[in-house]
Amino acid sequence: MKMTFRWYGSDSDNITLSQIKQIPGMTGLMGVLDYKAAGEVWTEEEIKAYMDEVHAAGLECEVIESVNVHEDIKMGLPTRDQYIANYCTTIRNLAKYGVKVIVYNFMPVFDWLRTDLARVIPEDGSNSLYFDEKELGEMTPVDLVRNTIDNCNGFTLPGWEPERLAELETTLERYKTITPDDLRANYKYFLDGIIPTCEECGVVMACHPDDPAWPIFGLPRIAHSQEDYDKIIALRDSPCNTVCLCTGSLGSNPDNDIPAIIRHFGEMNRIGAMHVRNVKYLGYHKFREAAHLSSTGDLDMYAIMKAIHDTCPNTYIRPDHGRMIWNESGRPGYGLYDRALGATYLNGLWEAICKSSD
Ligand code: DNO
Ligand code: MN
Repeated sequence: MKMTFRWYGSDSDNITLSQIKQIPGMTGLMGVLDYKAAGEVWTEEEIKAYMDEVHAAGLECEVIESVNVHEDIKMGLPTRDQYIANYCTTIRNLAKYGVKVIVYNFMPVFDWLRTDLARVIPEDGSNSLYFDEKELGEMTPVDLVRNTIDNCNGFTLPGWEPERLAELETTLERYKTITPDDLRANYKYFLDGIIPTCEECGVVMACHPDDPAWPIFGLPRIAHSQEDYDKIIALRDSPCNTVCLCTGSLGSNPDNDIPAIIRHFGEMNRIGAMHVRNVKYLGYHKFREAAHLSSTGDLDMYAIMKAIHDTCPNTYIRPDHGRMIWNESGRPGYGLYDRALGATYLNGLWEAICKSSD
């Protein structure tokens, strides 16, 4: 297992590489160029600049996240071919700089969705990302996105780039005629277009689950259960077509048995990377994010790490969203302290599991 950390680059992250380097056991990053719009080529110069900084700090960057898939690809528009060609160029460019895994998602319009980005946790006064479907009430998707952008403390969150807001209504309208099967067919077209390039360059694609793990606003969503992922894997049979098992995203639906899902795809060698975090159920379609420790949420983090150990011990993992603690402010969900505590806790579980299985 390689422990990594998400870093948005020196221009848009308030956390520094030297802080990340000081987290015990941190080997590298799951990097992201968050200023890139979906569909744009990530140029060699841009990648090199990011990698040079990371390597100078003594960290690796073998995983890149959120090379976002253009909506025209998901909607199956004729313009998709150009965006697929751009995606292939990005894959090649990333491979030249040592990238081995690309984490992406195939969620229409939205990346993750929350109704509150800083819900105070009464037990300890910290705050975390929160979702309650009832709070959506009369809110339209546009209201929700505006609300999210306004409450992000000036940071952009993945998938919420302001330039996408302008086209949001048209895009939502277009999705009304797209069924989950249509979306899967468009997904297959995308995989058929990019997987040969991945195989040639030795890059693995890892699909992040829908978050929350159920359909929202009537949009088709096809990546929120083991069954969904089985279908995605079947769309293109290649070791380069894998999943990024995000325990908190999939775990937002208590019907998903996370350790069992890890074992299922781990045994098939189809886990390209993992996000490991905990979640606390508060009711039907209602949850908040918790500290990583098992006892503070509803996921069994020991069983999760044990499943990784037993079926995909060489995978890349990172702590995912954490709480905001110790008066830290910054990008919601991506503070330094709670994610560092999370990494340390997961490393502790890992050491215990390894030593007790010798
Ligand atoms: C949520 C996050 C996501 C993820 C992207 C990948 O749990 O991990 O923002 O990075 O969906 O495309
Ligand atoms: Mn995640």
